[in-house]
Amino acid sequence: ANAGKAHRLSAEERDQLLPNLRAVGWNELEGRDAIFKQFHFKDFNRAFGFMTRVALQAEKLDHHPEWFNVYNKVHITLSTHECAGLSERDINLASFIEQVAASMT
Ligand code: H2B
Repeated sequence: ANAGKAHRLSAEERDQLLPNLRAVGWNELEGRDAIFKQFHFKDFNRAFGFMTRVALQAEKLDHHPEWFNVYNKVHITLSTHECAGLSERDINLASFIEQVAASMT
């Protein structure tokens, strides 16, 4: 799934790729090259259903979220260990996560 080595996104790539994600609530962390978003669902069932679908895709992509769940809240951080920062893999996973979240609300 992860053909090739991950590289940290360049300033130009960020300018191109991040605005769409920023518009739907993803933000760059301070002090760490990663993106973060908080999701709120109607209840735990929706939150865990969301996490289940994201988990299966993450396994397929061999790219996994750092996340935290309490009841209906899911906080997600995406970053790439291999390049110690934000890569295209994070952008792709964030896009998939958005599609799943849109179908859960
Ligand atoms: N997930 C994330 N978010 N970043 C990585 O760099 C990463 C991963 N690396 N999942 C993968 C697994 C790596 O550890 C395995 C060995 O392919």
